[in-house]
Amino acid sequence: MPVSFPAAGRWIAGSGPTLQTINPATGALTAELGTPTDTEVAVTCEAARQAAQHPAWRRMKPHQRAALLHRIADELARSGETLAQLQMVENGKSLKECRAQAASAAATFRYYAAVCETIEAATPPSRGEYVNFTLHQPYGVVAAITPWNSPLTMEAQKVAPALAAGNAVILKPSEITTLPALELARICERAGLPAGLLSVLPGHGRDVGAALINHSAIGMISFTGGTATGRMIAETAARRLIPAALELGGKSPHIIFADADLDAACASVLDGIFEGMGQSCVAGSRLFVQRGVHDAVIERLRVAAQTLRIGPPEAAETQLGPLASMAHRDRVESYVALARSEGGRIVAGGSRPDGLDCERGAYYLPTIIAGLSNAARVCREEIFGPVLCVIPFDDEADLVRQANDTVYGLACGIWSQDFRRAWRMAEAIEAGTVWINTYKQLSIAAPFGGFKESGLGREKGLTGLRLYQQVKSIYVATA
Ligand code: TXE
Repeated sequence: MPVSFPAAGRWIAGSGPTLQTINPATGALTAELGTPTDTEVAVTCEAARQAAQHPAWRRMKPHQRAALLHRIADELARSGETLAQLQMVENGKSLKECRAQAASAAATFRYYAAVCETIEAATPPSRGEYVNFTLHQPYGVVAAITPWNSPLTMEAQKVAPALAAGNAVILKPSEITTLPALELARICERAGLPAGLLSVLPGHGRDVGAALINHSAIGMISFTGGTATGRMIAETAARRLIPAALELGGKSPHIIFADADLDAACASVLDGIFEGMGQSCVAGSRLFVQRGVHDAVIERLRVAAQTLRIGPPEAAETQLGPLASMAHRDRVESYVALARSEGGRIVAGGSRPDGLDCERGAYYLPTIIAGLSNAARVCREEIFGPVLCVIPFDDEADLVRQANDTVYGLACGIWSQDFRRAWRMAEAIEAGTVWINTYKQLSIAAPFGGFKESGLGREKGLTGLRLYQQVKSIYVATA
């Protein structure tokens, strides 16, 4: 029997084709999952529309909604180990990282519980004989579509604020990682979320995802994934005239000026690209190093990269597990071959590791490439793997020109002891998040999203709640 999923308030096996998920560390089958047909997708959307309109949900007081979100957070915290294991056996991230992500999912629900209870609306100054109020109301049903690299955190980042904002949610997880979403739904059920407010529809994007976002009940789409898919989703949203929040890819510059603390900078560069095997939208994949320290930085990185421990994700000493799938490793390998053909010099990695079963496990060595310009394809396209390209720069003007010469604009890291310079660069570089003398520091309280082709809209923070609401102005006559 394939694993069932919650649709329209009950768990069903689905009449669509069965979906398999694979453990990328071993090649073994992880789960066989039922998927919905188009009709079952439609039934789920209609049920979500009704659940969203139910007076008990629409009129629920903010402090009651907050209490519910706190109960979900409590259940998430209790189930942290289960959630971590479920993500690990589907995307191969180290158990340590999966545990941290499960903890962060619980914290996200707590944050939105607090936001829900404390956020206020405006009463704009009156320009006549009336009082003006601003109401923020839910869209109704939100379609949340998530990728495979960090389902635990991303699904919480969409579901928690969308529920806090008063919507029903239909979550379409990646076909590579479905189990964490199903567990989240079980947790929400145990915590007392009324039936039909969170459905999870497993399956491929091209069929289940497309049927979902084309249904008339969907009032808003929240998507995280690749830029090409994001563009297609934006086209559907434009045709339907509904809003779409898009968190897309990146090719983020990590920058080292000659005056930087090189020990700290190099450690941060390695974490910034290799943590999670580079399968992170904010991975610092282009390293710009000021010419005076370029060769010294490369030598430090070469030595340090060789000490990274790659191995089975469940092992306590493992820092880097496999890539999320064999197909993705093929893609990463083809990019490294391309870098070689473009004249790149492989400083570290560039192959599969010895001593691990690479026939069954999607392992790949952390790879550093030098000798290419920012114009090379591997410096322009998102590889989404453990591949760092090192590029020299001369001065601030040269740096800003090169760093901004990309279609992406998600994140950026700047290392310099000169704070004024770091600030100038932070203002000049086109990115939704900039880190100064740190990298990948993320807070649920700070808005997150991309400039340019890295996305539209901002998740997290107070903005992340407003993303799931529409504004209504009410005028009350006083004369
Ligand atoms: O992502 P997709 P893929 C980048 C990264 C990666 C590339 C492709 O470069 O190598 O994208 O990854 C659903 N209608 N990122 O193919 O296609 C799909 O089922 C509705 C960056 O895995 O974007 C899944 O649930 N839904 C990134 C989700 O979209 C559709 C994270 C993401 O899949 C659909 C992941 C459709 N027509 C990949 N087609 C980041 N920003 O963190 C697909 N989907």
